[in-house]
Amino acid sequence: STHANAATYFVDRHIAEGRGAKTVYTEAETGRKLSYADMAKGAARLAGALTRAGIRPEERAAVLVLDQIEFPQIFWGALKAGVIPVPLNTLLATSVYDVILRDSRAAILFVSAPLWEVVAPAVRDNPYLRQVVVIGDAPEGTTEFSEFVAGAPEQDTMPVSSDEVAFWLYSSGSTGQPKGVAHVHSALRATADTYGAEVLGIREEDVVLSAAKFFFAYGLGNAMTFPLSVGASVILFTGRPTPPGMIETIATHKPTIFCGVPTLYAAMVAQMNSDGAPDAPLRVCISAGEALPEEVGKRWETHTGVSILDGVGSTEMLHIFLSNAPGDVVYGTSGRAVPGYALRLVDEDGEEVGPGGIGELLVNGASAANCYWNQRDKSRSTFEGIWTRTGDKYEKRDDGRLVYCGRTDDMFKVSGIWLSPFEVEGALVSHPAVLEAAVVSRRDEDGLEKPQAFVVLQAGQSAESIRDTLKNHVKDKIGKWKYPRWIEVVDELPKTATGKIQRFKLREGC
Ligand code: 3SK
Repeated sequence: STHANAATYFVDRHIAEGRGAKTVYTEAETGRKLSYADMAKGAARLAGALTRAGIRPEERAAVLVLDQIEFPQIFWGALKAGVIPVPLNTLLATSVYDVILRDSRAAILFVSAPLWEVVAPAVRDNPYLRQVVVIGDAPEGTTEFSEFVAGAPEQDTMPVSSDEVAFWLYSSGSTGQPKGVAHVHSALRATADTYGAEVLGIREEDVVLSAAKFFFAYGLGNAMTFPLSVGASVILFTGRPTPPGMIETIATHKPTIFCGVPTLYAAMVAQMNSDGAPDAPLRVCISAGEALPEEVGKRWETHTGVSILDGVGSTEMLHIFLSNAPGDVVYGTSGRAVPGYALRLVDEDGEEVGPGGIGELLVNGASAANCYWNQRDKSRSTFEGIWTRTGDKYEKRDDGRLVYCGRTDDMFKVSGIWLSPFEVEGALVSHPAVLEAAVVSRRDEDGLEKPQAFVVLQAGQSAESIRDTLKNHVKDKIGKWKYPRWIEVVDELPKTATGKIQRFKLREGC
């Protein structure tokens, strides 16, 4: 029925519920606002414009758009028309856009003007794109956004079944080519009803600020489906989320929910050490992308008085399925299964791992993706019936909480014992001189694997004589054999656009 189209629940219903005049989105930098009624009208007109332009249901619309008020209109407009929006990471290189545009066979591209230059060479050679719509000044051969929608009829939401594919997201993975992850209409509602309602406890009066952008599954839930599921409001930060930018936006726009990633929290804490915390009515702060170091969570809580709920999600599961819960936070752990999800830890033989053991995490929940587009082998080895493999290793504590131990391929054995790079990183970061750390395995002169650390120091710290200090600190903190035998001081760590440390690059000596 029509009602299974996610746009009915997340967009259309707000008018009937009398929320039309309420502001849903405010751009922090420009002050531009979008009301619930304008979002619904804009999406309906966008759907009409897609149909008028000859874009048919199930064709893909690439969405290379910054976090600005056009994004929700494009996303929901595409869903209304049955067209598949494919939000793209705005930080990629031309060659990757070329791969994605070909792989998805997008028929139309929406692009924010500041991003045009980097995608333009990929557009020129692309055989599938029939139209390019630019938000902002439109170069020759492209259409300006307002011109694209001008005079288009407001189109009704297309009836679909809940099992139909609604949108794709490309997963960067830690290595290899991007993979198109196909999500169905019901997956959006599934994440809002589980994590959004049960962990965030989001409500109509909330104001959300998410440092994670819409193109990232984490940001899409935080700033789109969760607030829209209850009629809340969102502050959009269009630029790069720097610590000063975030702190100022929190002070000015007074969010009640803040969604960050560990690197950003660490840098914001460092700034608050000198400038103090912003005055805001924050009630929940959440973190994902990689495990939150215990020290960062504790320091944030000291500054703001609000704890950070560290959680774990994936593009394949659409949002967070394992998390700490309000009033039940244990820093250094990822918490327990989000209500509505089932988790298993399995060893290399697929056998269930008990308390104290380490195994790969498998997850079962209604928000799981269907498959990777055109990648049969990878789809079959990731989506195993009701279980989705995460590729992450966890230890199950006696109290049932899970502790992150690294990617299945980041773990290594030292003196015959599994070592989690994450544990050593946590110990390094707990030293006041260290801002960030990454640990990989390196072979010593005997060919045996030992930990090697790359550290970014806090501002004002000198690299002189820090190595021995840190080695001793790790020995004292987590055990003699776990200390990094080599420590390199670096200016920054290689990361994915979403903030995950790319340890494989450090292993390659990048
Ligand atoms: O990396 C995560 O933890 C995450 C969380 C929510 C949605 C998507 C991802 C990758």
